[in-house]
Amino acid sequence: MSQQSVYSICGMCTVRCPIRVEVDSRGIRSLEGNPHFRHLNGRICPRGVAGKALVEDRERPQTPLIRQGERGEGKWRQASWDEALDYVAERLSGLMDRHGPETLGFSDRGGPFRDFHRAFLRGLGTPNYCNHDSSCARNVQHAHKSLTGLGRKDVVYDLEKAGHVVLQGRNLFESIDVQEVSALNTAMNKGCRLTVIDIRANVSATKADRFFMVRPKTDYAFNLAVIHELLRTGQYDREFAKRHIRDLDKLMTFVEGYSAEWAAEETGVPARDIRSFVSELAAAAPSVIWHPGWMTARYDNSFSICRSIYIINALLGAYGARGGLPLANSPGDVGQKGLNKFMDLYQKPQAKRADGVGWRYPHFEEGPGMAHLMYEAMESGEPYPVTAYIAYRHDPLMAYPEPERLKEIFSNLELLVSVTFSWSDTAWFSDVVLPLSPYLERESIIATKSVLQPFFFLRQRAVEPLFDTRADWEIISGLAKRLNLPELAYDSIRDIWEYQLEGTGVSVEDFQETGIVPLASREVYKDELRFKTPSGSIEILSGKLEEQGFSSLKPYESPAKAQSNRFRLTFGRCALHTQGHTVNNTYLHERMPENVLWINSREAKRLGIGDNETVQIRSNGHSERIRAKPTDMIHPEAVFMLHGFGHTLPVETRAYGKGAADNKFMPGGLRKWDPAGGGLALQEHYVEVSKIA
Ligand SMILES: Nc1nc2c(c(=O)[nH]1)N[C@H]1C(S)=C(S)[C@@H](COP(=O)(O)OP(=O)(O)OC[C@H]3O[C@@H](n4cnc5c(=O)[nH]c(N)nc54)[C@H](O)[C@@H]3O)O[C@H]1N2
Ligand SMILES: Nc1nc2c(c(=O)[nH]1)N[C@H]1C(S)=C(S)[C@@H](COP(=O)(O)OP(=O)(O)OC[C@H]3O[C@@H](n4cnc5c(=O)[nH]c(N)nc54)[C@H](O)[C@@H]3O)O[C@H]1N2
Ligand code: SF4
Ligand SMILES: [Mo]
Repeated sequence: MSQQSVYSICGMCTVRCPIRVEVDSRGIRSLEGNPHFRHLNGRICPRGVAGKALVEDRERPQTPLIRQGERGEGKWRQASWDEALDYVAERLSGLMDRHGPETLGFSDRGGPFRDFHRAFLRGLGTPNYCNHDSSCARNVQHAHKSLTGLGRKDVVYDLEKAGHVVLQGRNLFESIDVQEVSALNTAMNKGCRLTVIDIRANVSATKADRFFMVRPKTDYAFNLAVIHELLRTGQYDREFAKRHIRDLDKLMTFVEGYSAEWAAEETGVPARDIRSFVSELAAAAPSVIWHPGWMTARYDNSFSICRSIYIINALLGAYGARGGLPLANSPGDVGQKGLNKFMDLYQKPQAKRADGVGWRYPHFEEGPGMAHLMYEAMESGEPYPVTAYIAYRHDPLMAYPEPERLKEIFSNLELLVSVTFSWSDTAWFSDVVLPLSPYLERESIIATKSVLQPFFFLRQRAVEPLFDTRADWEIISGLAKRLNLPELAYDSIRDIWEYQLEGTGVSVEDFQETGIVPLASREVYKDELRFKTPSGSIEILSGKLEEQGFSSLKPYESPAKAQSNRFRLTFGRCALHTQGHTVNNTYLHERMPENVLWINSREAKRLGIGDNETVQIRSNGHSERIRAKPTDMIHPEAVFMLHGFGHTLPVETRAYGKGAADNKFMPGGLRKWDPAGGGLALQEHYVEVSKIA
């Protein structure tokens, strides 16, 4: 039986590692990281390996489905693709005729494969594209923009060459990007130091040289003390500060009262430890990376925490440095032409955004909007009615708080469509499910990775779809044909790729050999640092923030103590699952079928809770059961659980009823968000934990 190698892109999470798939006539034989991609060198994570189980999973939507019963009742009629696409297109045109094209809202999960569907939205004339990011990285993105004018991905974490890496609320060894994990391992083998600041000892902490367990929500105090110490002792990079930082004097005055002794009271970390840590960090500068965080939708001061992190990186001179935060290169930066964009085929829609971004909230970046504020607009009908919604690789009923309230909001929609390869609460609540082929069964448009050595990458189909599912481009083209957008009506992915590549000097064949096409012969470090603020410097005081009435240097507020028997609910990831959408995967489910509740041993003892005992967690009338994991390795004020469990859909027989869902314990959560950074404050919630009587 002849075996063939197919270069493709993993789709088990949003990192999208280049992979090599071995296939023969029986299907997928093996999956590995693309061996030609130096940063992976064949490596892949456990979820990546589980791609085969995803393909073979019979518990995923297998044909287009149109709702028969009430929303959420689970009564479906199987439909052909023509029927389902006709249905969506007809309903959509009717609504757009009646209310204007802006009546269509859309959300996805961000990432590099968006150009085609964002062009589709532009072509239709709606500005209401949102991604998931108000529940993920908006605070860190806006923090970086406010200080430097750059997006968070305009700088690279040069982990491989770093001398000291600080992870604060960033669990790099479990919340995985394979390339980052291998780069940090390489650096640590060469002597790089690792400091972890967390509310619990996660896997990253077990590998750290220093681990600081801080009181939850006191990171800002810790960081202000670090800034204070750097400035007080003159251990900051004076040369860098003189050239690139504006209003340093204002920062100096601001941090005067925030000494290490003061922070010790707040955080629980002794002042002498903060001091010696700062000296160690300064000694490794500028090859230091204080990771600004990934999932930063946690607190109503997360935006200020992110800003303080970037300020520390700047004070250490890490911007532009090897082993620090060098600038990323776009194709243009290395003298190459970028891909042709489908979005450029259409004008930007005229209507203002339903979520208020760009007009009510001028300090937020327009592109990805704010999904939670779009839901608010759906509810209020202001500034205009949003009556149709396409959730495209997005499950807001699990990824946002208050699912019951969201269901009420979605109940008023005239049309709710889900495009997904697995069941999700949102798909189950939809009018139409358009089943996507899993990544190993579909192609994607070509994408660009702007890093030190930028490259184009391409996802090829490794095997043909097992069921009646389609690729993204087939679904969007199918709708484009029916909605009078001939520019997007393609019958072949090759034509799409050729359109994207025209004039770049790269051909589709160039991807055959190794799967990726590098645009420079080596990693390129830019000599010149240019920030995109009005002054061209890192601006400690941001005009945009101040104009909106926000303080660039927000005074610290000590978090209130929880009432007795109540704990702050914290959450995160593990290496074996991606959010909620792998919990039903046979391979991964077998290895981790449910989540457990981390609770400090002393607190557990006080409540009479034993190891592995099933307990009840309760908040605002909602309660669920979960097994307890008493441990000294978590701060006594918090409990922790993995996100993504507690599935309730009968179609997912493996995941059904196992563990608990964190997002159901966040009453009023859709209205709790940081008005300066825009991110939701998902950890401003408390739960009661008790023995089951
Ligand atoms: N309470 C709480 N809320 C959270 C979090 C938390 O930890 N706790 N985490 C937050 C974070 S960091 C994030 S990023 C969000 C994630 O939120 P989501 O993006 O909603 O989560 P996912 O489970 O990754 O993906 C949602 C759905 O998209 C489908 N899907 C996955 N990949 C693809 C694809 O390539 N194409 C298409 N069309 N569909 C796909 C899956 O079937 C899944 O049902 O949740 C956020 N919300
Ligand atoms: N395996 C795997 N990898 C993933 C994902 C996945 O689902 N699975 N998801 C991807 C996505 S979408 C994202 S956004 C990233 C998330 O990547 P990370 O942000 O690194 O991951 P999390 O596990 O959400 O949270 C990191 C840590 O924050 C800690 N923490 C909670 N509260 C506080 C606090 O007040 N202070 C401090 N200092 N720490 C605190 C938690 O204990 C946890 O260890 O991971 C990505 N990678
Ligand atoms: S980190 Fe793992 S799951 Fe995510 S893309 Fe890479 S191999 Fe796939
Ligand atoms: Mo995320």
